[in-house]
Amino acid sequence: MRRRLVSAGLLELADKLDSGTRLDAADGVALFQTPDTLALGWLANRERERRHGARTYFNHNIRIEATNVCVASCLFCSFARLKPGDAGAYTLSLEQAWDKLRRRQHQPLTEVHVVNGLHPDLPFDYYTELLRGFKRIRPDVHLKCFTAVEIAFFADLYGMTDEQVLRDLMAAGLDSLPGGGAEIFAERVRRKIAHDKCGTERYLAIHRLAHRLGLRSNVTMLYGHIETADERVDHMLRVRTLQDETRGVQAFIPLAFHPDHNQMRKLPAPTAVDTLRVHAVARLLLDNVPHVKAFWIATGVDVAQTALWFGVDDLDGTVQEERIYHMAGASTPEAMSVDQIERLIWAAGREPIERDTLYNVVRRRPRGDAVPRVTSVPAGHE
Ligand code: V47
Repeated sequence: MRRRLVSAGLLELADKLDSGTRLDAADGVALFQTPDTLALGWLANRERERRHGARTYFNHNIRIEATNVCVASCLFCSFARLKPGDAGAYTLSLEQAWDKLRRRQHQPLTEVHVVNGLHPDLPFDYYTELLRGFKRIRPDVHLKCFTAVEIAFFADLYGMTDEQVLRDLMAAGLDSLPGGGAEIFAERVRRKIAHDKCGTERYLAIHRLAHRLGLRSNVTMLYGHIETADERVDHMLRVRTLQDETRGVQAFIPLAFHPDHNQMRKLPAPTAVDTLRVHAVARLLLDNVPHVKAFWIATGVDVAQTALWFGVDDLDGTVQEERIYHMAGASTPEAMSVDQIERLIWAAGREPIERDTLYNVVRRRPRGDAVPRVTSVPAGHE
């Protein structure tokens, strides 16, 4: 492997990783520049296995998008409708939203993940009642709801501080923040693709605040559009800096851009190789973030499965009723069963572990047939 790392231009970087020296921005860019995707994957896989062995996490969750009415005009978005009444605009009544959970009473769900548009007319009570109703129906379920962008929007719309918004939502049942809305932190790109929503500093400040209040969160990165390698690295390093401070980020989730039906539709979607590389670089740069997630809805199931050898240790979950990606042309299924997810993880030579949102183990099921669990060569024996 040493010879391979030399020809990939990655030997020095591998030595840094071995000696526990932190990678810097130039290393991150070098990782994106190496032509040798497999050498990059090998390094990322080594870090993944150091942390998690063959263990691969997923959860039994449901996605609820209560409204797609959104005052923001992000160029990449195919989901949002500017005003109530616009073609395709919808806002669920509280009963309709609760019903989505009620109808799944029989499912051993552990998480409800809510992401909405930025609706200009709903009262704040709509959101607190939404959470209270979910908890009434399933007191045990974890509510991972509202991106930092939504929190900032609520604060501005209802004349509250970010902290008040978070505290009120927590009192109503909020358990953690999802990672959406991060897009790309670099000002050049954010100004172009997401100019009229919460900026980078506020996004990070809201995560910092949430961590201080005892919540965990995820952070995403939308890639494969107009961002450069430097800007991807910059994004990841800002997450690493936040995490040095708070330790509240559970998972980093690169999100592959889907170009259908939005204002950036002329751009091609990122390739499978690019997707594998982004996840691998994230694993290597984000030395303080426990999990790197491949959101299979966005990457495609086959690429998510392959990514389990490129630094990824988490596949999100069953999802169910996802809209944001399917309105942007995703051809993935809208849901997978626990059995399907477990089967695809085993088929990749990894060990599936059903987790809850906070990564407590819910279920570990031994494999029925004879294919062995695989880890690659242990660190230090290569
Ligand atoms: O913020 C919107 C992205 C995000 C498109 O925290 C698009 O566990 C690609 O954040 N192409 C919402 N991406 C989804 C999200 C998420 C997903 C999975 C897990 C978690 C988690 C969070 O979806 C948005 C935006 O970045 N998005 N439109 C599009 N056309």
